[in-house]
Amino acid sequence: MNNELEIDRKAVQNDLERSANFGMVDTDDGIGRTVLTGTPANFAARNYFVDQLVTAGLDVSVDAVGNITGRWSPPECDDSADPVAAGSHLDSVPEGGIFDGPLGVYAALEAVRTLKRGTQTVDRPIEVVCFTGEEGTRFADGVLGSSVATGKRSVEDALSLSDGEITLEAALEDIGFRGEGRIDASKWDSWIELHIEQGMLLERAEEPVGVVSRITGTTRCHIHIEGEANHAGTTPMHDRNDALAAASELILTIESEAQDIANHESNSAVATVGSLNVEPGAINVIPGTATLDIDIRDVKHSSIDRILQTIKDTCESIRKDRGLSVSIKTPYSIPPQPMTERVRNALRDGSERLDIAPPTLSSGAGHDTMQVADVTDAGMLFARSRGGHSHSPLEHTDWLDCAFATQVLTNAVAKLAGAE
Ligand code: HGY
Ligand code: MN
Ligand code: MN
Repeated sequence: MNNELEIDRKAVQNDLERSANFGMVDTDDGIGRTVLTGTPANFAARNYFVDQLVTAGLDVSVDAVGNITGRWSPPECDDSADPVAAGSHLDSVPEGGIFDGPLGVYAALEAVRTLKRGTQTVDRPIEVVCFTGEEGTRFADGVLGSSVATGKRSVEDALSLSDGEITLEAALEDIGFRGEGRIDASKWDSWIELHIEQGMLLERAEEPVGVVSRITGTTRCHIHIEGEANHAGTTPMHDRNDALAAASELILTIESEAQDIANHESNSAVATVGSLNVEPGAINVIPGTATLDIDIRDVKHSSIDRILQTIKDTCESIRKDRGLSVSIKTPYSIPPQPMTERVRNALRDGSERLDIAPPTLSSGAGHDTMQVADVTDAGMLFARSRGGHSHSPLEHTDWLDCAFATQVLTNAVAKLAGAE
């Protein structure tokens, strides 16, 4: 291995262990974390990250939607050149794991710390980036900060998003991370995100890392079914407008359609009804309303289109056959996204320096990178997930795999930055 670029694996582990303290939750499945955007836990996670950026001597900036950048532009490089950027996110799902997001953020920081320690010179600046609200649990449907950084969503629109109580703007102001301006990812030379695989391919292949070929497309839709709440005892079966019964019909149709596509056309097609809200939610009242949140994904857009059409057809028959009113909103639809050859090659080259030839795999999870890839050269490196678990306290990546992946990322960032 090129010793000039040897990372400090204990530093990465220490950062991840510290990051795990913020929003720590003790569950039956073990220690996880809940770090929703704009909460005190998010404040703590962000603050620790900014402290590490300052300690590393980077120039820190926070944009209007809370995206954080640590910039290194050493004297010998061309400060006006488009920077190489690397990073991920620090927010989590409720009771999520400690690696989803922070691994990419702190590995990117360690890549810069390693280059700063060494004697190699770089041609262009390097930026370590943490995007706001990748998971989407509290505001919007996900990849929020990167949607602003790639011009898909305006700052104003993002700041006005609400969790039903306060706006993103107020939440960011509460934690002191409502900055100025916005990151413009189209000005980056390239972008790399290291992330845990959140699947089983690398574990089954007994490989520590993998290079991502493409990221699945994702469409999220929100359906509201309006029936009529009524007495569970005195309302005859033929006289009901039961919103939950209608929702159940829709849920099973979605599942069987996705199953059929996965069985016969594309085994990466998935559809999930992740949440269902029933009102008034009493045992002796016929459900008056049911609200469903649906997540549809595949690397083939035709699968998503087919499942969406099935949803629309089923909603139409609920309206006709059951006489209920049904509304469908699809505020979030991101097409499948191929990774850029130049960045994939830098990652492969960075792996070869460690005498490995990592497998190539597609990503079933969505990431900020699927947006960044629309505006600049972008790629992802996956680190092995034990048992494929993620979005749960069972999520785990061995420290050695974290170190290995961080080293590959560092080698790739160095190559893209012209280090020699
Ligand atoms: O939902 C996802 O795929 C990502 O983990 N946010
Ligand atoms: Mn996630
Ligand atoms: Mn993630």
